[in-house]
Amino acid sequence: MVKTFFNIQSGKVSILLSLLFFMGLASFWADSTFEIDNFERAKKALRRIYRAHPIEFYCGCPIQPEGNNRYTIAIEDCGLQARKNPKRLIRLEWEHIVPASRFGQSLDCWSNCPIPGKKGRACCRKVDSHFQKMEGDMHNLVPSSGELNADRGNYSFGEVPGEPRAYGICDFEVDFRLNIVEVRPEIRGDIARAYLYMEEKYGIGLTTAEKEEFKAWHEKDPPDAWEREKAKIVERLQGNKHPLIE
Ligand SMILES: [Ca+2]
Ligand SMILES: [Ca+2]
Repeated sequence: MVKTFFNIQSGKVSILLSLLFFMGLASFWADSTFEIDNFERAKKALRRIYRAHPIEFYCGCPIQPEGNNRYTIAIEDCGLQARKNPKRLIRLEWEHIVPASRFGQSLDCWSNCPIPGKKGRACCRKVDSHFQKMEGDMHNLVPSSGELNADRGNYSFGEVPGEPRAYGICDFEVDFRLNIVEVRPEIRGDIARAYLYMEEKYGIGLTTAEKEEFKAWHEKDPPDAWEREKAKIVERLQGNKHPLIE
């Protein structure tokens, strides 16, 4: 009887000790720099970060939390309309400003996958930790409407002739023949800084013309309050500073 009583008590004590241990561990993770080194972890962190600034990147539409850490884009508040995919238009996705193909296609895993049947991004994501780190780099990630993300694909940013408006009043122009996307002037600096950052950090191989154009965009559209705030949060979580954002 005494022995049983003692066992129950010691069981409780060990449960209590385990609880305290895990609580300590949880608060340690919450307080310290937790390395975010892949796209899945980055997306989780970004969903939290953007609670403080619930704005879609390309068109400036409000984004609304909807259940389980998902967001929907409030298109009626900003005059955004679908070009052809209304479902994906309102879905929030995490857009790589410098697309994965740009920093991944020179890697061995992109064209020569050790896993049969896989190639490109799907392969590199599985087998290459350097690719995972680049793909999850939050200095290069912004919240985007799914349809805009899809239409942008891996096109370069530049000037599209004329002023086509295929997405309601949003100033987002895609030339599917020349593979170019033109965006509103207010985010050109943000885009330029992501490219210049990825060049400095990972050597993605910008051309001289790209460097010149991005430096001009960087100067014309300097970091605003939110860009500075986000860079600070990312620096804390990811452990590295964005050199162009003070
Ligand atoms: Ca234009
Ligand atoms: Ca800007």
